[in-house]
Amino acid sequence: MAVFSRAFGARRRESDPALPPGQYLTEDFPVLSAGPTPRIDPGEWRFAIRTESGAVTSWSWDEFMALPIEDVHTDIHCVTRWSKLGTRWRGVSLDTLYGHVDSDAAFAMAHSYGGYTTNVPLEDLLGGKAWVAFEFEGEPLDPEHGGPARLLVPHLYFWKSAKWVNGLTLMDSDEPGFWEQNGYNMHGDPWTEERYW
Ligand SMILES: Nc1nc2c(c(=O)[nH]1)N[C@H]1C(S)=C(S)[C@@H](COP(=O)(O)O)O[C@H]1N2
Ligand SMILES: [Mo]
Repeated sequence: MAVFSRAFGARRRESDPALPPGQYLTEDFPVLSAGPTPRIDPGEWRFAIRTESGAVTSWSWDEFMALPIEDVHTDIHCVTRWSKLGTRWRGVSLDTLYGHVDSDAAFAMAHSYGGYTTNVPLEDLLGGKAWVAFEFEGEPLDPEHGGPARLLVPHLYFWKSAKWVNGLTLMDSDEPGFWEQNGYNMHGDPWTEERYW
């Protein structure tokens, strides 16, 4: 009986409509970092948006926490083929941050403490699609997972969700970030398997 219900569970999960093609479900939260984990004290943390004209708007941790905070319940998908369903985050919407800047740029480069970069079109950051997240499952975000704060762009492969994010540079034309220069796709939609070049 137990064996039968496990097999049934496995079949149901493989065909879960929330699972993009070529992905499998995981219950753990794997850590994937290209370098060492930077330790950033919230007292030193800043987040800055630089527009295409060079204007900079930035927030300290306390200023950031005074912005409207949203609860996000979402699935996440890594290009290495694991997906995690129904994760819970808290963060500030990119729409909120964007409301403080004056820009017509179509693309953004996200920058992180430690030097990681990743490019994302503005249309994938705005409209309730992306956040700067600082809580995961009700706890402050672990340093390994990008704490104190990371970008969260859950409808794209998870390499676009820059850990230890400290800013965005808005750009008129698209430029490749770290993994994009090393063979990953400029966009990264898991539903159409935009994995590599
Ligand atoms: N700063 C930074 N952000 C990063 C990475 C990284 O190496 N450095 N790796 C990316 C990749 S490839 C993935 S799959 C996810 C992994 O996030 P996790 O370690 O929280 O699972 O972070 C992304 N963001
Ligand atoms: Mo990844």
